[in-house]
This record gives sequence, structure tokens and C-alpha cells, in this order.
Amino acid sequence: MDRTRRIPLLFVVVVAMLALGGPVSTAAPAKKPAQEAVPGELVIGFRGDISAADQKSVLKAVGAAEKKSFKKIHGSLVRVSADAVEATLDKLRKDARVRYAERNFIVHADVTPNDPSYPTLWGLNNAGQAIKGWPGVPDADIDAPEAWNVTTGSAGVTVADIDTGVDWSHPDLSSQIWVNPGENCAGCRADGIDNDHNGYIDDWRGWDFVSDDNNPMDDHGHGTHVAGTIGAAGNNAVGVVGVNWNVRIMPVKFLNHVFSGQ
Ligand SMILES: [Ca+2]
Ligand SMILES: [Ca+2]
Ligand SMILES: [Ca+2]
Ligand SMILES: [Ca+2]
Repeated sequence: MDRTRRIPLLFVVVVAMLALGGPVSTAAPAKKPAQEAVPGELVIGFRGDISAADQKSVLKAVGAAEKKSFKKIHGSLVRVSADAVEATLDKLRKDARVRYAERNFIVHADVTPNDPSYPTLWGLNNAGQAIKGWPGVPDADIDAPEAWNVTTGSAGVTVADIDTGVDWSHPDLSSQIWVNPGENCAGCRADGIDNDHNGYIDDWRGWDFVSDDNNPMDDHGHGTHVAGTIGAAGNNAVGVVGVNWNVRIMPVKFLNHVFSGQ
């Protein structure tokens, strides 16, 4: 029976990492930027039983000038000296009459890609949209838009897709496929020479451990699906979007086209 070739997974991972061009991921995670806020402005919420006169005395005690009062929610927008923001927040948060005090943060709409099939990817963002007639569960997702507000990926990060191969010609993946720099000199991709001396000849875009050749094309579909989740090109007005809009995917094929159980 034609079964999937049994190659120990650890061996494949080690080969992928060491033989095909070093560690899989090289870039440090991006540091989350400080949230943008209006300089010198604070938003304060008072306890509901605090009178307007008491609210004013709280503000006076910390040197805050009221810019706007929100009576219905017992809140206030105030202005303080820009260099006294932290100290003033400290004092307000210790005052039992104050429910909350924070900077006047500036918020923006979540980043949304223009890929036409994005609304069907409920795992990335579930707004309760129906998929094939089945209603969704709002927020049963991985909060991808929230993550995209921080980063949408980087070409400096390479992810090995160790699976059934990858359709490297796919319109949403072709721009994301890793290229081995050691086999990318002029003519080196097809010269029959192991230019980077890693034991694999012309392995310029990964390796096929099933057929032992340099074409890790997917003949099953699973590895390509996984590659799309890892990093289908995002915001390119084509098809779907990956968790990373921009990343490099290293195709490493170790499973053949046969489904388990066949
Ligand atoms: Ca969510
Ligand atoms: Ca090589
Ligand atoms: Ca070569
Ligand atoms: Ca796309």
C-alpha cells in the first residue's frame, strides 16, 4: 500500500532549520508602541454619589481644569500640565471619590484588509457572519484585526511549512515564498550544483523529502492551505489573507498526496 513516507518529524524539522538556510525565524518581535493620547488631557469618572461641588474640589486639588463635563456618566474631560500627567493620574487613582482616571487616548478603526474572501475567514474575525447558512458566534476568533493594529508581519520572518508541500505558484502565495540565498546567485538555481554545500542540490525554494528533489509543489492541498493561514498575501485585493500579510514561507514537503486511511 502506498503510505506516507515515514520520516521522523524531528529529523525533518532539524533538516529544515539547519540544512535549508539556518534558523527558521530571525526577526525579534516588534515592540508594541505606546498608545497615542492627547497631551495633557485626562478622562475622569467619579462615583455616582459624588456631588458636582465635590467633583470640582477633586479637580481643584490636583490642579486640573475642566474642559468638558459628562453629567450623565459622572465624568469629566480635564486639562493638566503635560509634564504632570503621571503624577496627577497617581493622585486621582488614590482618591476614593474617583472610579477611574486615564489619558485621553486616541483610537482608530481596526485595520481591515481588502482581500475579497476575508469576510469568510471567521477564524480571523468572527462578527457573527453566516458561513454557508450557519450563523457565527461573535468573537469566537483569534482577534486578527486587533493583532494587525500592532503588526501585519515582516519579510524578515521565515516560517517553514513542513507538510504536503506548497503551491508556490498560487497568486496569494507566490510573493511570499522563501528563497534560499545560498542557491540564488546568477544561474545557481538550476546549475545542478550544491552551491551552499548544505547537501541539497538547487534547493532554492525548499525541498521535497518525498521525491528527494528541489520541487516542493503540493500534490495534496493541505500544505498550501496551511501556507495560506500562515501568510497569504494580505491587502492585495486577491483571494484570502493570512495571519501575516507579509512573511516568507519555506516549503518543506514530507507528506505525499495520500490521505490517512486510504
Ligand atoms: Ca475577535
Ligand atoms: Ca544547496
Ligand atoms: Ca545550484
Ligand atoms: Ca490576498
